[in-house]
Amino acid sequence: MAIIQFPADMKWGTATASYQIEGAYNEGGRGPSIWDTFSKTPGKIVNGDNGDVACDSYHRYEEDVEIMKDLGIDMYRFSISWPRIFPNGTGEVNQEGVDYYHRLVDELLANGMEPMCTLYHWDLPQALQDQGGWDNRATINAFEAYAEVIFNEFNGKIKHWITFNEPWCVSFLSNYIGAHAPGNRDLQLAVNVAHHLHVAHGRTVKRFRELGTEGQIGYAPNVEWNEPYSTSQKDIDACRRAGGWFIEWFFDPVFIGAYPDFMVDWLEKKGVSVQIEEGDMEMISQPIDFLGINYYTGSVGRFKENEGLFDHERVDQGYQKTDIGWNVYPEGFYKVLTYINEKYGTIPIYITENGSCYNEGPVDGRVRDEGRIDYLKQHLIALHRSIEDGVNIKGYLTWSLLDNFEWAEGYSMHFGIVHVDYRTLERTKKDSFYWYKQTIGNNWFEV
Ligand code: JSK
Repeated sequence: MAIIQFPADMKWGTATASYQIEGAYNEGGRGPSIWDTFSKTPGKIVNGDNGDVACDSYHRYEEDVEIMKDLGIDMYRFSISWPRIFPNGTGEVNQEGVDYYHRLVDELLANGMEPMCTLYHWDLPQALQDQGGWDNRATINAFEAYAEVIFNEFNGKIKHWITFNEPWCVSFLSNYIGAHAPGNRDLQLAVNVAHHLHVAHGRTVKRFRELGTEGQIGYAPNVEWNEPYSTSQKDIDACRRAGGWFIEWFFDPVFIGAYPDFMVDWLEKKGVSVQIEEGDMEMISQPIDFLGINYYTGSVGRFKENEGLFDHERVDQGYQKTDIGWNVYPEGFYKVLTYINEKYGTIPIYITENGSCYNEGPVDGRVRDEGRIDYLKQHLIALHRSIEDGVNIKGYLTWSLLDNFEWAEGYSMHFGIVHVDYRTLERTKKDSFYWYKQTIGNNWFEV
């Protein structure tokens, strides 16, 4: 038996995103986003699902806040749907959209929870995609204008801000692999998008400071841990590239002000290069206040010639897998946090997402999701080890409060600590909800 005890000022929370939970896709003056378009394109989403209704949190946010109050969290991470604020991406502000988020934020504050707001969690206004989306630098201007409206509206209410969620997904997964909206398969395009996200991030941080907005701002890249299979230099290098795609490509510009040479050189061999304009790297590397880390999984891998983009293949080590097929790899969580801390310096870190997919539903009103409890325990042990080793962890927000629209997986994959019945929209707290509640309440758990 051991007690895993967290720092007294540790913030606990849950995370969600607008398109995944809100529904009300054609209400409140909301314009279409690229996810409306993509999810209605045949063959893109499992079972042809879409976010038209999702968890209906647009109408049920009071119930969801009540659930979180019962859970006892300090902080709720949600995202703002850009097309609720600017239905066409630019132009007139849609006040009804702004008002919805005021109601949500006021409800959180009235119930003693702090909002953490993500400005971009993937639902780009379709009107901007029609003009080239993130490939077009005009989208950077539009994003900055949208962010400015939100900063001015919510100054003093929202104290924690995130510019971009998972820029790797927005760029490479969505524009090179093609699995997410807008579904392109073009490496140069994906590199352009990643760079423009970086510039938009920097411009937004700068604007945040110029406006004198209260609070702290950061971004939330998703990371994986890639462990070499052997001590051979080829395996080490292959894993460095596979990991560098998530880490260095998205951290070096922000923290160092340059793209990593080992990745630039590799991508050059694939015929692509970053198109950097004068002043971009200075803009991108504005100091930020905290780092958000989204971590789910990792793997052991090795060199294999012509395999994928990086001559890298994964080796199945027989780790437990969640229902979405991802390795349960808590050691990678510890390693990635200590790696980032050593490489980029000790910056305040919020775990903005960590969680697991287990698909069991209610039986006689109870959801026995032992796998999720086990996943949470293992990852919180790893997190605790990283804190003991000097990583400056400020908070932990589990993904997700609710089962929700899991992008290309539709409603088939369940990450919630609360089950949602998609026909009745009834919420059922899972066993993991009660375990998390107890852990938050104590600020420790026993293993
Ligand atoms: C979960 C990553 C944000 C929040 C959650 C999906 C993801 C993903 C999902 C990679 C991926 C698919 C598929 C094929 C082959 C090459 C969300 N986080 N979430 N985060 N990331 N693979 N390379 N690694 O719903 O909205 O790849 O990839």
